[in-house]
Amino acid sequence: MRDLTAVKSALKNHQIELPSWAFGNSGTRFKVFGQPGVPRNPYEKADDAAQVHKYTGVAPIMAVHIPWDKVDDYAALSAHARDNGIRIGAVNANVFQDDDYKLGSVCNPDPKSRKKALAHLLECVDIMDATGSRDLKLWFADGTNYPGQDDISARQDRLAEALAAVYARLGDGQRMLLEYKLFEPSFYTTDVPDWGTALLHCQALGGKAQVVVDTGHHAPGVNIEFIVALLLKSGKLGGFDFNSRFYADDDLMVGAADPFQLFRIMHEVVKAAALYEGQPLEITARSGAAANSVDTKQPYGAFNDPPSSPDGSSTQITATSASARSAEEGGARPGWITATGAAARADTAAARADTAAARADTAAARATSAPARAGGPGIAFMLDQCHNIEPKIPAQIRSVMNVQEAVAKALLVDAGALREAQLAGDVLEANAVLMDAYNTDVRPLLAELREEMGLAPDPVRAYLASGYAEKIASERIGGTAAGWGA
Ligand code: RM4
Ligand code: MN
Repeated sequence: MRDLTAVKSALKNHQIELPSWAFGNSGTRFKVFGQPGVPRNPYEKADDAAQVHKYTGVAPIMAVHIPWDKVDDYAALSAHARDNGIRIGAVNANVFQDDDYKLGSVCNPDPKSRKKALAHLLECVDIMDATGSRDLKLWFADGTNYPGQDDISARQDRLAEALAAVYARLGDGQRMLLEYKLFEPSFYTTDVPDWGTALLHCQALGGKAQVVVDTGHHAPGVNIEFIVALLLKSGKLGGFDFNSRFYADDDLMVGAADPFQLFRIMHEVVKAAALYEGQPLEITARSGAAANSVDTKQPYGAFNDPPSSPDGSSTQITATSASARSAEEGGARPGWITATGAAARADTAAARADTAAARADTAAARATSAPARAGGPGIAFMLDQCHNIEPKIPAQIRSVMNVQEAVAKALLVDAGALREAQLAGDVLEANAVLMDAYNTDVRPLLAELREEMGLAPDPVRAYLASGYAEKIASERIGGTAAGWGA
């Protein structure tokens, strides 16, 4: 798209969510290096997050992590955030820092631990009610270290049971975002290790359950934009946890290790018109002569209707399964999970009948997912990072700018020319069109955008000149500095 006014308007509408924990002290397992002026409570974290928004203009949301951000009055925290121009975003559950969770939380073989974990997840939904949060973000540290340690399949059943209970508790306009991670802290199995597992659970649950892609949670070399494209097609991409990594889950600043990857991811998002809720379709980077002649098919994004293909094949990927419907209706366990048990084996005929019914019933399935789309808002573009050695507020500002640069470049892709080259099988030209956008220096455009928004063109410099860092360093004396995991 070459229409710079439309590019700038899209950039103004695209919002980035900040993690409260990025403002607290953090470190590796070897050392936590404290920083002066670190917030002592969630209110002060919100003050710091508000600074990031103040200088970037596109980060008005702060995610919280419970119990790290436990307060007596969540409505008061929410009001404090609002008074500072931001709002509370995703509520992140923490079922990984308690002795009871040594063998897992919702997948633990001990029902007592599972019960405790579930109670925490439900408490997080109570908190969402108080803060007005849309998203419950679930990441489970559950897994095993040794072959034979526990039953892989039984752990999936336990997970499904807990997720169904939480799902049933979600109110209107609330979503459950399930995050996967390849390994760590467990080293043999992880109970939600990949997007396939997360997607199966989310599909079984229904429209309010979606997958979170944390960019640091894959094996080296994994093509993350492919995953993003597929999740977008299936209407199941709920959000991102952005960060960057060189080796494993490094949680470095997004765009620091691989800005090209970030661009490729955002290219998929822009194409799917999923940059923000209500992103106009023109913004799917359509320009040039080819735009009108080559392929005018409506792009399909997370909350757009899937295209209907003549053979009906595309409906399969969007259709929530029959078991999901029955889970929504009566809490029955998802078919793909029950099918593992002995009871399920005895019941193959019924299962087969079920599948046939599901296939015959795609229209109904579509109708089921429609309200989810209607109630389901857009993708959450969250950061999930730690700043162990660099100052935290400017690091968050830099991260927001890095995301913005990737988005701007993705918006600059000449989609018409790209499609034309693709359809003509012109490999080199198609690649060149994409690379042209990536190689554009978008910093002047972003500086101009900020000035239009009444902001300083260089947010980091403006923050550093503001004296805020010195102010918090002198004021935040006493109390306990907040810390990752503290
Ligand atoms: C996990 C995961 C979660 C985050 C925690 C702190 O690895 O990425 O999103 O809440 O770390
Ligand atoms: Mn994460």
